[in-house]
Amino acid sequence: MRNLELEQLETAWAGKTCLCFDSMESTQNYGKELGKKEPVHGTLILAEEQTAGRGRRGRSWQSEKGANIAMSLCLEPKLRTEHAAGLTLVMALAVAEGIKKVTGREPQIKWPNDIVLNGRKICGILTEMCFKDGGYIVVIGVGINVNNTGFPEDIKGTASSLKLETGAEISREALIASVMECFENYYEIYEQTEDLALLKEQYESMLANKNREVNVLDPKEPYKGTAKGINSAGNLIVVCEDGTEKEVYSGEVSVRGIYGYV
Ligand code: BTX
Repeated sequence: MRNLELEQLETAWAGKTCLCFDSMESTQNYGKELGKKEPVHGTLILAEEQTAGRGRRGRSWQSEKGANIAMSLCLEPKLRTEHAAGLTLVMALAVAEGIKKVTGREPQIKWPNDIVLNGRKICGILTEMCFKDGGYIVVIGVGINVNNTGFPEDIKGTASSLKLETGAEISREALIASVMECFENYYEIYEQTEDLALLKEQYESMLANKNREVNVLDPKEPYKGTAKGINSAGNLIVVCEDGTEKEVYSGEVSVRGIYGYV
């Protein structure tokens, strides 16, 4: 393990402590274990390779060694615990904005936690929480496909990388620094209201699903509708085919476009 000082990082706390590993199971596991033992607010864990990278609901996250970003940001929020889930959307906004600053391209957010460029998934975000003495920690995992040019068969239809989409090799350090700066700024805005009230407009301006038909894969009963935007809690507002409006909670369901991944 080495301490990495991100030269271009201009934050007060986010990513100021940055621990970089050659190979580990998952930066999420490491972040959670570390957070139980010591103060970790703002600590960033990076790995060149993960042997058991995780997505949501037991899915796996695949990433080529040395080409991409696999990182977990540890937080000790002062927020009420029920408001911590919204941090996934805060990170999505930070990643999208960070990518925009570094590449000049306009990525979009596929609600709640995917970043897409030209309709292809270039980033996934996983937020996990655990309790420690007197409080709790949140670990936000971010996987960004940066400079890889190939994907395994099962995801090559939906996934892409920044290099494939822009034609240019992207500095991972510059991108990490940019995402950390955006996150710190948005996090402090989120803390003011403990919801997305002040960030909703910006999030919706990058929302790939907005005004699009979506399939809501509700395990009880899937349904179709048109995504209108988010509310301040970060839930997706969907107008169903019969005109009724539903709030979709991110923890429970997935949303797919009618004609493709988005
Ligand atoms: P997710 O459940 O939304 O996405 C996982 C799904 O995405 C997989 O089932 C697969 O279909 C597809 N997939 C897997 N790898 C890739 C990839 N590289 N690019 C595009 N699509 C892919 C998203 O979960 C949350 C991912 C978080 C990953 C970070 S990496 C650092 C941290 N450590 C860790 O173990 N997880 C997080």
